[in-house]
Amino acid sequence: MEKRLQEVLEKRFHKTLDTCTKEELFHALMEITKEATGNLKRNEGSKKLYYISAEFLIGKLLSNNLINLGLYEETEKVLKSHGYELCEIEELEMEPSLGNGGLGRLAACFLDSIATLGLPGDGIGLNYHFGLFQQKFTNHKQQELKNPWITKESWLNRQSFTCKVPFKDFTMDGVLYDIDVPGYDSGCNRLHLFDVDTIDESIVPENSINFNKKKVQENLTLFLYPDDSDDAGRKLRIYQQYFMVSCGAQLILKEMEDAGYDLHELNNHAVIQINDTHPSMVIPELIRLLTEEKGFTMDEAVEVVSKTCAYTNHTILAEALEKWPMEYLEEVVPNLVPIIKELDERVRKTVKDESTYIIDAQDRVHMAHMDIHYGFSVNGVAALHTEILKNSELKNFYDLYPERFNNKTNGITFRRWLMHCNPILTRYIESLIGNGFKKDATELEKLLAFENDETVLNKLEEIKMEKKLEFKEYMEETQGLTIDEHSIIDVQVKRLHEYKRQQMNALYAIYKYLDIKAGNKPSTPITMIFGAKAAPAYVIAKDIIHLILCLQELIEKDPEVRPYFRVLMIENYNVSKAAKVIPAANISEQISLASKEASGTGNMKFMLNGALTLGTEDGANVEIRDLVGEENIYIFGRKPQDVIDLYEAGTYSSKEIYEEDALIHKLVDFITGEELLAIGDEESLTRLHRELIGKDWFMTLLDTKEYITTKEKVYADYEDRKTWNKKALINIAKAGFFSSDRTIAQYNEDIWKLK
Ligand code: GLG
Repeated sequence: MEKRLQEVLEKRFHKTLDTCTKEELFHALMEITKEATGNLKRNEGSKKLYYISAEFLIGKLLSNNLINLGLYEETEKVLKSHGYELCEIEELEMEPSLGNGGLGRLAACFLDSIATLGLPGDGIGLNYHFGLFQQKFTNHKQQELKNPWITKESWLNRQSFTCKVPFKDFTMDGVLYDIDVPGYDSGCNRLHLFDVDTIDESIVPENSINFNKKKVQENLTLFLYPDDSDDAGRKLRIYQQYFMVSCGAQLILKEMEDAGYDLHELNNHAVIQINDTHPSMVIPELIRLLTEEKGFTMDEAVEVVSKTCAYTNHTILAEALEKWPMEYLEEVVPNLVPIIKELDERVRKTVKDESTYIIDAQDRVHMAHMDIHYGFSVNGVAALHTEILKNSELKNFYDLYPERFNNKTNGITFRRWLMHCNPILTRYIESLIGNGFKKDATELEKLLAFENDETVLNKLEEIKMEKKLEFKEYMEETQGLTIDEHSIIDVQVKRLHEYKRQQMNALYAIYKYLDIKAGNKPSTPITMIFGAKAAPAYVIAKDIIHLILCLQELIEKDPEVRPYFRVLMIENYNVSKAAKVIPAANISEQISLASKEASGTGNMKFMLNGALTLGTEDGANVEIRDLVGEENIYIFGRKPQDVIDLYEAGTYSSKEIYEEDALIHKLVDFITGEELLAIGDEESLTRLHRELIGKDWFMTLLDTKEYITTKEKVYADYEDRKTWNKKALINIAKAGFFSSDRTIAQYNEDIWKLK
């Protein structure tokens, strides 16, 4: 590594390891890493997976690629001997902004595991120039800025593949950029990101995310999830989706033909995993290409495509189950309309249950329905979620096709969420149980042998302290906030959404603030940390951020409370920031309304890094509990079935709770009390106050009291350091199940069947 680095630095910059700048070093490292990845053998086989997804939240790549290539430690040593830290060099890398939340990060973990298991499988997505958005806090509010992450030199490699995508009034030329995905001690796959050369970044002003939504040729791949609160925005999403799947489908067919396969046997050589409904149009698009260009009859095309496509459902929230008005499709992708109608007709001929039809009475196309009728597999992402799909959300489909339904509990790659983000913990685990866990995560269970070993438990606490100190330094540098490393670090980081109930955590913060004001000081100080982006058009979510930032301000300025209790919000929460805060956490907040969080994957990352979960009986929390046992997790709140029944009955009234419960009344009213109004925006706080009392669609007030009691117990338990550390050890030891290597092995075993 040293020799190669010197060569590259000399050749490119006429510098040496001792004279170069950090930027030059970063570029040299990127070049060497790309070269090493390029030299890996491609994972191959007679059948290949295509994982199509609107999001791939891959995070920074330098360190992770070095880890997977087995070059990390050597590089670290070489840099150290010349006075550099690899972690400072990695700060210079821009984080790709190609995703939003769990769905996108899952796709990234999957790419890592697919490559690691040596399976031939590529990702297909879009190359959004400004990504999601960059979040800034101004006047205690979220402000959205464009996030240009693509630098002149990057991990993207332009390919020669091009294709034409036919829209109604014009055709767009797809171009392809690839990012290599090296497996850990294995071969390499690719992430294919499609783009257009006519994109004009200058149509978006500085410090903004606004642009003319109608200029599709100039804006198509500017942003992930363009604002869909108006017609033009919704149509733009369809343009994006169709562009992604058409380019993808053309690439797949070309690869199949290049390999000499008969397209009538497509399903023997390709499997397409549809990640949520954004890529669902790949089904009619493949059928279109096969019938229009490859001489297939409709029957032949429908049959082979149905045997090739599989669908993953990631949510039961109605807003995310896309239903596109036929009118929009006619305007954007008229080529697909007759095919979608034909697919719907075929369902109508054989199926009685109208609720499963693709086109509904209001002439809307249900993308998930198309996936289920014309795919061979439907999976949920955690045991509970899959049961809810089978028994309620998709029951009518389950009755039709029970054999298609299966569960694949999500996972995370331990390369990024342990080895990279917590090298000291990794080394310590290795010193105790050897390094087998790096390839077989279930070997972490060997740690259980140390559950009563005080030396080990103390060492775990020391490691946590070191990670707190690193996080403290980072927050000081980036946001000027000084965290008390001796405090309990209690973290809720995830997308901002009412169902995730950050607002309930904020109500707790109000409770604690008032309690301390009343003279009840906690024995150990508490730092509550939030990190979340709210969708730009999601008003209430932004109001919740406003509330949290106002609470932060109130407490920061209050010398009576601040030494004991603080509320801090991480700005622009992203993958890199997750890697900093998660290892420092003592408590992992997973407090969604039971039944609403399909899985969660943050919960797994926290557990793996020794934080204890405070959560509801929801998503993968249930499986975490089953693995670690009741005594090593804090579960509270209404049960999933009760919640489902409550919705069904329609009897939930937050107003009643607010009126009958004095404590809740007081906490909710604090939102519009004089303390916060002196800091924040009356309109925003009043709106949130009104929403909580008048709607509270995700039943915050239902669980607030139990949440407060449970959280108090968690903090009290923290005082018994030995027992706490033992619980942390058990959590780490049991986290092996949540390796995405396990998840991918199961996808392959049950769905993909790659060799
Ligand atoms: C979803 C869900 C999460 C899930 C993730 C990955 O909300 O619960 O963990 O996908 O399956 N839309 C999402 O982020």
